[in-house]
Amino acid sequence: MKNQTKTMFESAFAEDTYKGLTSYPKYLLSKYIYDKKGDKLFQQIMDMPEYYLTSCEFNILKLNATNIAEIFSSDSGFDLIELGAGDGKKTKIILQELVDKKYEFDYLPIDISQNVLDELEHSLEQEIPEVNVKVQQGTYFKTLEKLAEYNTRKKVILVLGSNIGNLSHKEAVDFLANIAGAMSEEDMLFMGFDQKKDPQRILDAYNDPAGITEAFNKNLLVRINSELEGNFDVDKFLHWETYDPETGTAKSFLVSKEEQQVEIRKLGIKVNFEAWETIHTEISQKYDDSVVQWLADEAGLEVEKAFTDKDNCYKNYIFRR
Ligand code: AVI
Repeated sequence: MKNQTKTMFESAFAEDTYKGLTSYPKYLLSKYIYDKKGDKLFQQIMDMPEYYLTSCEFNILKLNATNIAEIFSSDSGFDLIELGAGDGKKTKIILQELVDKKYEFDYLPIDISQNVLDELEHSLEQEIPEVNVKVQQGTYFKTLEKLAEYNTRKKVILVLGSNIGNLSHKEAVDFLANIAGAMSEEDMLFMGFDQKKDPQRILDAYNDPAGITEAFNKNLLVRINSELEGNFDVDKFLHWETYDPETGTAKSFLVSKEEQQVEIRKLGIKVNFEAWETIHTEISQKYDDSVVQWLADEAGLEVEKAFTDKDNCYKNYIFRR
């Protein structure tokens, strides 16, 4: 019989929440912000004028589409594999260019959510029907490994939106090394990295006056309430953003406005908060060329090229093994 370790938790969300709220200082993992409501709030964030990342990357792709498509292309065709495809708004710029230039390729978006993939497939059918889409439902690395095993032609792996920024440097190296492990010599990784810039601009992007980012951050508490029978009063917490220009790390917190106790029935715990005690919820790392070079070195990748805008606000790098 298999030796199975039993955990007292009903899900990874329950276990991670228990760990985070019984630690000192308290923390929660940002990946759990993204349920249906979290996905919607993130869509709204991407449309906000303060959230410059979207328009910067959009403009870089638009301006360099021909060049990028040419670099991606291969005489024997290629697979364009996207990790975390979302609504594909930015990817469609590249897809349109590849179609216009009549390059031979398949588009393989990977996402954990079948719902996201269905919507993406549907919108592509309407907007760029020439694209041969093969959606891949699953986790990034398992799916990537499977694709690396069965697909023999060139792979171009796409990670847009500076999603890597939500990882610590150590996690980012592991993330890149995992991708590198699935790459062969002719393959490429095309990835977006938000850059260090005027600290005020960064703070404004993560602390909009309309309170969308606040709702996004607080969605962690809303999820704990609905899925783990918690009784957080979200109004008793403040959304707080910091940015350290030395390390390039933006951090999001929820700060308890008063001394309070919160019960989470499914975890069997009562969590005490001092007045002004923090829960750290997210990091959004900002980069420069030397940090990206260091991450690549650590992960066994080479930086081949970078595309940027006129203010160096954001960069899309091409890596090879
Ligand atoms: C998904 N990720 C790259 C976003 C970011 O910029 O860190 C998530 C986000 N958090 C607050 N606003 C947007």
